[in-house]
Amino acid sequence: MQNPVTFVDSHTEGEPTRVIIEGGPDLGNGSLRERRDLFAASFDSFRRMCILEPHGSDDLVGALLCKPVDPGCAAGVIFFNNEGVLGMCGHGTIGLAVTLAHLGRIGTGQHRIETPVGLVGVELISPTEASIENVASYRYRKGVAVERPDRDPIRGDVAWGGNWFFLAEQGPIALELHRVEELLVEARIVKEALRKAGITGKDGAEIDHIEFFGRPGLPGANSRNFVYCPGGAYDRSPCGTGVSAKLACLAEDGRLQEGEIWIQESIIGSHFEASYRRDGDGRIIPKIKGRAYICSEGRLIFHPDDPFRNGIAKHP
Ligand code: PYC
Repeated sequence: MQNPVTFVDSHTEGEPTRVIIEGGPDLGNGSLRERRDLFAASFDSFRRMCILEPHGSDDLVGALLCKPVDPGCAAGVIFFNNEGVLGMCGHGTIGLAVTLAHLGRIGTGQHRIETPVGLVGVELISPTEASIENVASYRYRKGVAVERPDRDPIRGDVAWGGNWFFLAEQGPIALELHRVEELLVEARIVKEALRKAGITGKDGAEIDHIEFFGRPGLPGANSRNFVYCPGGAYDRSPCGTGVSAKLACLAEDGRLQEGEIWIQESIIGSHFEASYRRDGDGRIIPKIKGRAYICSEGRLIFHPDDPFRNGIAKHP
């Protein structure tokens, strides 16, 4: 790691993103997937230093800005959080677009971003609003019943939206912000039950995001969600990859047509506007629009004598 590590913090519909601009590890010039794997295998201390307390917080999502393989792309990015690396991150890509605009690196209009799970289109609509065209998303399993200890089974779909999700149409309790600690407990129980039952995404991939749905409070919204992220935090935004997975299920069920708008409200009452186009093979290309605001920028200082410079890990 070189010093200084410079960053820009933003939030997208309430969910924070820390873009690491300079000072990250040298990951070479391979594909973003190869660089993500190298980052996870060899530079985990850098992830922890940037995300965990005392320099960050468990709720932060990191975005390591990388040179793209294709010079026609605006950037490459590797997303990570308090537990490890992520495949894609929708709110983070909107935050990245607004950050790149803040730095004067992109203007309004269409751009492409390389991620470890594929190319993502971005339209910067204004300095504080962007939409993304996510990677192809699909439902993998419908109506899976999951047995939980001391509770009735919960039923949901398994879908890919750039990360793997279990989506329960009916949340186990009311989706209210003041009940977020209970929701976290319920989501953890479902995640553990999925693991114990051997219910996975395609090719045995771990389902590491749990999504509950309920009635919206926002006028005009179609639904409200609560999204549990790997590492135990919850998404303050409606979660870009989570909404993508939801759209894939709605499309399969014939409940949302191509081009039709779906307003997904988050647990804090913010929202994304979403729609999709078909991509063959039952897959869809989701489009997610949201607002992001720059919160701060600066450099992270890791003092060599600081006993907590590598972060306080709650998830070893
Ligand atoms: O917006 O896709 C998303 C996301 C994933 C984890 C946190 N946010």
